[in-house]
Amino acid sequence: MHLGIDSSTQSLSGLVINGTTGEIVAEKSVNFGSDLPQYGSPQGFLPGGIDGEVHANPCMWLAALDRMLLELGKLVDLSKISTIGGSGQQHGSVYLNASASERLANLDPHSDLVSQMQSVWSRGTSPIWMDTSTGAQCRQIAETMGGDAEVCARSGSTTIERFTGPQIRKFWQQHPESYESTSRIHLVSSFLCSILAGCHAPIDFGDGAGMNLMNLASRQWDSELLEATAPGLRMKLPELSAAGSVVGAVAEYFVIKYGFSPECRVGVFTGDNPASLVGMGATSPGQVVISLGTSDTFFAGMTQAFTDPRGFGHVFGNPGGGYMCLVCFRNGSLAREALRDQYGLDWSAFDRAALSQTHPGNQGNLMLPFFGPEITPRRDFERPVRQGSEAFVSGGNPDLQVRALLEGQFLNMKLHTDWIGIHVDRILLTGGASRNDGIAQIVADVFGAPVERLAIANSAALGAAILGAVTAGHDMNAMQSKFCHPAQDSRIEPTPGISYDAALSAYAELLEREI
Ligand code: XUL
Repeated sequence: MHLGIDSSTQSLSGLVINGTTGEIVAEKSVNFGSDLPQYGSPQGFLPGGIDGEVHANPCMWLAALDRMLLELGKLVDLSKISTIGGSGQQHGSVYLNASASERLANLDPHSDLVSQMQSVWSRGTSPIWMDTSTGAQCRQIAETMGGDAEVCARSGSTTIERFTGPQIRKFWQQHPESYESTSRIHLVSSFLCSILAGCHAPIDFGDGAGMNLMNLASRQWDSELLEATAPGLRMKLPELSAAGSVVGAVAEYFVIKYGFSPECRVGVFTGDNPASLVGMGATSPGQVVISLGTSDTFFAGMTQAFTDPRGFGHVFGNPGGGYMCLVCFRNGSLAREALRDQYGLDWSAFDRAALSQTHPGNQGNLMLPFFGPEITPRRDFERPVRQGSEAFVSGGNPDLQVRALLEGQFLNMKLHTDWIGIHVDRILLTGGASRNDGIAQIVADVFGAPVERLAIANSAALGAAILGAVTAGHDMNAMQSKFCHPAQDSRIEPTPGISYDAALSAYAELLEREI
């Protein structure tokens, strides 16, 4: 059996699979807000950060790991787990002093993780992916490197506020002594992997690419990017390695405390998005994952590492080999909910509007679907922009408004993912709004490809468990065909004879005019 651990923004989950029978054996999730209220982080981070700062307490992740394993051990015999794989929310970083190596190697099973790690932090809190406080550092790094195009060509992304490099630079500038006393900087993924393995674990090529520090082509730390970020950084970073490669045996702490076998091996962890790509069965190019959450994300496997010429998209290492792209859209459910509330609708009205009350192309009524600032494209929108009939532009006809919003969201997505240049064979739709057939139909029509929804909700934890199976020597594709099945009757075909080419051009023109 293989255990996958995913530490996401709001919870830490464990999922156990049997690689031979194709069975999901057990699942346990610890919610940071409701299960660990003592950390004062109802949504997984410390509230009240100023100037865009969003930090979390790394002790909370440790407490959640102890709690999850305790609970999981009641559901499944942990001595039967042969390998552990894992993933973590991307970009977040953990700062440890020189005593950490010794501490990791000697964790006492008669105590807990939080109290034993108390003296190892060189920075008490961890900036996470929601942090937008490093605009100045992004500009400085880009300038030193000769421009953002150069940073993007090397690292797969332009300098991005939430990425780890700019966060490290800010720490060095604001707290030089604490930076100096930091001997190792981990990502959330490599930190938890280090705890489980009892030694400093590597960062994988998937999560490592979300730092603005790794050279995509060589898969090594890029010495010029390191230098442009902070002094002496190379010495503070772990090695880079492939997700799922063996780090070592599980630490004795977990053997004695939770009954893991001393033979159990820990594999290199990855980021939650690369793990989701694995868990959705979408590592091979041609399959696209669209995740409809608070923000929407689009990610897909790529064979080559070309980067987004407009600088909105990111390229990461793909745990299945090669590369993957990821593009985030801030106005996802935020915008869908804003329109729903504005017109006093419910989600079934979205279904009706999209499936029976309106038609593809929306009779030329178009919307730039942004209710607040957007990152793809980057612009501080305040409200949507409408173009079309007088009644529509003045805000009338809720059905037309719903279709315009949804078509606008997916036209915007199509427009900003065309640089990937792949033929889309299949779209895997996930996240809260993916259950809505009306939304799924519009996705199928705009992209001209069938849409499927998977049976399992937690694709990152499943991906982590599949990576665990890979650590044990299983073939990733074989594991994906065993575990990544579409839910029954979930497939939606594109409507025959529909083309969105003209709508896409009209959308691009409207956007060009407004930006
Ligand atoms: C991706 C990103 C988020 C985090 C949290 O770039 O910032 O998706 O991985 O899940």
